[in-house]
Formats: sequence, C-alpha cells, structure tokens
Amino acid sequence: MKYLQIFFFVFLLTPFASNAQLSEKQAPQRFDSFLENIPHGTIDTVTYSSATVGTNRNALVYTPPGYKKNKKYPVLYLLHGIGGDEKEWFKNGQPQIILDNLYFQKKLSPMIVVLPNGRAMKDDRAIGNIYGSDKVQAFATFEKDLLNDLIPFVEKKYKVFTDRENRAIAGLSMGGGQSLNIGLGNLDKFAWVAGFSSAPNTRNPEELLPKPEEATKNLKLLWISCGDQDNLMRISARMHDYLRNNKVPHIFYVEPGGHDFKVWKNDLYMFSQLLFKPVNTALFSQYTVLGSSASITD
Ligand code: FER
Repeated sequence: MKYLQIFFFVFLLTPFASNAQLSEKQAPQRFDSFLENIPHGTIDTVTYSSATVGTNRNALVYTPPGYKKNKKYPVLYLLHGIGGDEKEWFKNGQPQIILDNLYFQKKLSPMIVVLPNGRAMKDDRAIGNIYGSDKVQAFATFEKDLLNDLIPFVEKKYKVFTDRENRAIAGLSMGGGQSLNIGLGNLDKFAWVAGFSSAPNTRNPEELLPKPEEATKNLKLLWISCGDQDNLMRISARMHDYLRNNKVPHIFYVEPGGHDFKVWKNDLYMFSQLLFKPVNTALFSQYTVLGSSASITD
C-alpha cells in the first residue's frame, strides 16, 4: 500500500506540484531525424477559394499519425516568412518529422496543422522583390483571407473544433508578426498565439493590445521567441517589455542562434508540446535558455 502511495505521488502528482520542473529547455539531438519505423502523419495540399484575393489558393495540411476522419481535432495555423510560401516550413523545417517524433514520444496533443500561403495576393509566389510594398501589404491582407476564407474552408473539409480554445496561430518572422497581429487582434478566434523571431510587420504592442487585461483573461498561451543573434530581436523584446509591464502572462524564450530554421525548428519543438493542454504558468519562468529575464509571468 505504501509503495502504491509513493508511486502515486511521484509519478502522478509531481507534474502538478509547485516545484514542477521543465524537463527540456531545447530540442534534443535527433529531434528532427526521420525515423522509419514509427507511425507517420500525412501532408496534403488543399485548394480553397479565396473571396478576399479572388483566386483559388493552396495550403498544406498535416494530419497526425493515426488521424481519424470521424474524430474532432484542434487546429494550428503555422505561417512562413517573407521569402517563403505554403511550402517553406515543409521544405526547410520538415515539421512533419518533428511532430511525428513528438507524437511517438506521446508529447503532443493530437492536432491538425495548416500551412497557408500568407502572401494574400493574386500571384502569391516569393518572386521578384520580396520586400516590395505590394507583397508586404499582402501579408496584412492575409488576415481577411485567413479569417473569412481559409478557416471556414478547413472547418468544412475537416472535422475540427471551431472554438477559440481549439485554434492556435504561430509563425516565423513575417509570419510571426502576422500571428501576433492576427492572434492578439482577434482574441475571440485564437487562444494560443506564438511569434517566432517576429519581423517589423508586428504592430506596436500599445496599438495591438490597448487593453492588455483582455489578453490576460482570454489567452491560454502567448509565446514570444527569438535567437540571441537575430537582428530583429528588438521586435520581440519590445513585445515582451510591454507584456511584462502590463502583467500579461507569456513565455519569452531567448535561444542561441540567428534568423534561421535551426531556431524555428527548435521553437516548433518547444511550443507545440504546450498546445491544447492544461497550461502551467508556474513553468513559464523556467524556459530561459539565455539570460535571467528571458521568461516572465508577472
Ligand atoms: C524587415 C525585415 C525583415 C521586414 C520584414 C522582414 C517588412 C522579414 C523577414 C522574414 O520574414 O524572414 O524590415 O519588413
């Protein structure tokens, strides 16, 4: 009986104790290695009609290993950067490998991941001057395309939960800015929001969250991350300062690295494990990889 009690305490209650420890601060070796003999998810290309753009647009969709058509799933919208398109994550980050491996280790809550093209214009390819004002504007127009065209399409085509607590938005760089702008600007639609190395398209925090207490009340998780060598650190640091000053719980995850997929793959590994699960804000301050102020909950 005594052993049973000890077992119960050590293995079942420990994660909920106030001294709970974060088990990993960065992805381990081989987190992104393809493992032949484990179950794999599926990547499909889907095409939706966009009233916003006036064209048919493509997105990639990753369904998890063991995906069942008649089961309901939450959805993560995962956005690319200024030089990318709907295939950028797939080509350079291979999120399906990272997620397959995490599922195999039972570290993920089952979800569908949608990889859209965030450049909402007729020719949405990353060609010519990718910093051109028409292209940058198209990353802002994507908000309408996502909310009015893509999300309704996904919710019709797949059996998914449609409430805010079952919808997440995350992205890298330009897509990080979009995720913060769209996620924080539409708290009725998203409860999980993440910006990886967010770009200067990120709106000023004061404009984005004039009522920070609404973010505190509504968000399940707000994740801000950036490599310590990234020239865009000021964007993430500015957001973190505003959130800290206004007591909005969030993770500010500063990791070694620059503006590249090594950082973003690690972000996906760390962030995805938190999604669609009970959130322990007591662990937020333990995410710091570098520096003493890298994470803040108060
Ligand atoms: C900028 C610098 C970087 C900018 C966008 C980026 C719109 C985006 C980088 C990326 O997505 O990797 O001044 O302005």
